[in-house]
Amino acid sequence: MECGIVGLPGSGKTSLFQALTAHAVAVEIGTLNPNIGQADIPDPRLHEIAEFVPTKKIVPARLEIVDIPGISVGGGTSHVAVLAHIRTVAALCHVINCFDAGADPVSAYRDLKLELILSDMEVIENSLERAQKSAQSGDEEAQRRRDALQKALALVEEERPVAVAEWSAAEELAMRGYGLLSAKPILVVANVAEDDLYGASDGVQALKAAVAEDGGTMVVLCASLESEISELPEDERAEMLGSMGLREPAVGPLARALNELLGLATFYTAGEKEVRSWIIRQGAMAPEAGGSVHSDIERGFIRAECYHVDELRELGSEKAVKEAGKLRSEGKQYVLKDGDVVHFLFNV
Ligand SMILES: Nc1nc2c(ncn2[C@@H]2O[C@H](COP(=O)(O)OP(=O)(O)OP(=O)(O)O)[C@@H](O)[C@H]2O)c(=O)[nH]1
Ligand SMILES: [Mg+2]
Repeated sequence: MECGIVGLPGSGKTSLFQALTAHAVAVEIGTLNPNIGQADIPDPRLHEIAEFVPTKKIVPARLEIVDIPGISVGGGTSHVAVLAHIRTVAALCHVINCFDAGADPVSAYRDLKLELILSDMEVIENSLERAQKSAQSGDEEAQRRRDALQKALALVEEERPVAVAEWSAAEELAMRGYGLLSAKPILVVANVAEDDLYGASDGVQALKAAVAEDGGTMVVLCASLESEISELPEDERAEMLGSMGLREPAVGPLARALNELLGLATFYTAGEKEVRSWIIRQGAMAPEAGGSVHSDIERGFIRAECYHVDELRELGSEKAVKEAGKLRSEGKQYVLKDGDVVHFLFNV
């Protein structure tokens, strides 16, 4: 899963990036290059499974993160190159400065939202002409593109995000190549001050209301604090979090909010070698899920032996799960459930 970080200049994007990637990447500051890194997605169930299935290592699923330079208001074409770095990501995190006393989070939220819409307008206008020309010569695919672009143009001209309309699968396919930013799911990140960790201030509350009005989702975190915590040795992190009154690093709630926003689910593979989590789309069937582990599994899929992590917790071992008749043998049509532990049987 890939996520792009956007926000006005100085809103804390790079701080969040460093927190999420635990400073594993040397960031570039003051260039137009994106910072690209990966964050382990923390998952308490992963550790639970490892308690019952002895293993050499625990491997969490990862979130790919792209941090781009700030987008200033009214930047016009200079934005296009910067934003191009995130046209292919699945979702956006919109970071908003709520830590400065003088900041106006609601305006910042609306201003950047509008910048994304305007940048889409430019892409749409540039592409529409070409699609119209090809459509006239009878190219059906181009006709679909033209119709979808016209529908999107009508929205952005009213300063509404592309995502607010209903889009059929065919329309989505026709639009995919354009990577329109306002069509992507957006998670709003209220970047709060260290003395407002729960976002009780008026500014954050007003932002929360504005986001809710749009039907959006918001998480509250302090990027600079999270960044400091992520630099600590692992055994000191919990203590630091506890002393701040935090239960877990912000990457947990952030990743869960993204999963929900994107309609994703988690399944697990568990064995001597490793216990590992995998992210798939909700509704994915067993072969597709297997394909995320290895393409051979999808190609040569035979069966998936599954049980649920809740059953493992209840019964205490894979052997007990089996003896209780809870080990299911599922075929190609099986839709994986969030929390399934799966052994794939395949033959290529
Ligand atoms: N007090 C406080 N300062 C923060 C917080 N997050 C970021 N900052 C400060 O804000 C400044 C900008 O942070 P960055 O993370 O570089 O912001 P950015 O959005 O990446 O900035 P650009 O890439 O230049 O647009 C730095 O001096 C940070 O220390 C925060 O949560 N609290
Ligand atoms: Mg930055």
